[in-house]
Amino acid sequence: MSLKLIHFPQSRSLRVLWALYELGVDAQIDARPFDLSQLKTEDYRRINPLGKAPVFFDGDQRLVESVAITEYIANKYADGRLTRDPQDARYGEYLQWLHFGEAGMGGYVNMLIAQTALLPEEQRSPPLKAWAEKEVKNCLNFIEQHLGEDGYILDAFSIADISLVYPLFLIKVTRNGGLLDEKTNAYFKRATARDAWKRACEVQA
Ligand SMILES: N[C@@H](CCC(=O)N[C@@H](CS)C(=O)NCC(=O)O)C(=O)O
Repeated sequence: MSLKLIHFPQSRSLRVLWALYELGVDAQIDARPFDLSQLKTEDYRRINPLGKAPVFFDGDQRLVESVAITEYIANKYADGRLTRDPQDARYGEYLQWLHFGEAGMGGYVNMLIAQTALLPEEQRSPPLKAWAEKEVKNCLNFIEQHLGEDGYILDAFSIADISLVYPLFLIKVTRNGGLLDEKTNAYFKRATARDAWKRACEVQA
């Protein structure tokens, strides 16, 4: 097996690195500065035609969707650890949360951070910011309704948590953390107290 992750600190490749460490799967880590202009160069587009992070290689096979990569690694190289079997009573919920972290909320979170952090002030739009904030709050309420006072989104930690915690991290790191309620903050704190998360955050370019 020859696994390689091109990792940009703080980007969605953090999900993949976190999963690798949680699962104890070895991969070569090629850490690069998270410089948006570098992602758009011809050289980089030869690696990832989308010009985005992450990129993961399994031999000649290239994968570029962060949540799909975590699922691939868990199922192919870790006997399905941190996933749920289709026979598991919570399989449907597991799939829903696994995908919700990116497909359900990623777009709204991206819009919010564009409107509050990424775009220069003069390009920001107050109505778009308000819309993104409303949609992000809607997603956060949905998560909150399903969280208990302790534990994770299901009854045990899974890669669905890896998927969900990353957008929470983005919301916080862009100073929109005030949108998280107490329960979701506690969930974030619990998940990011895990050794594998801490190790993943320590990897710098
Ligand atoms: N759905 C993709 C999204 C990839 C994505 O948007 N990555 C961000 C980094 S977190 C990126 O590369 N942004 C740079 C850009 O869009 O120019 C995934 O989860 O892997």
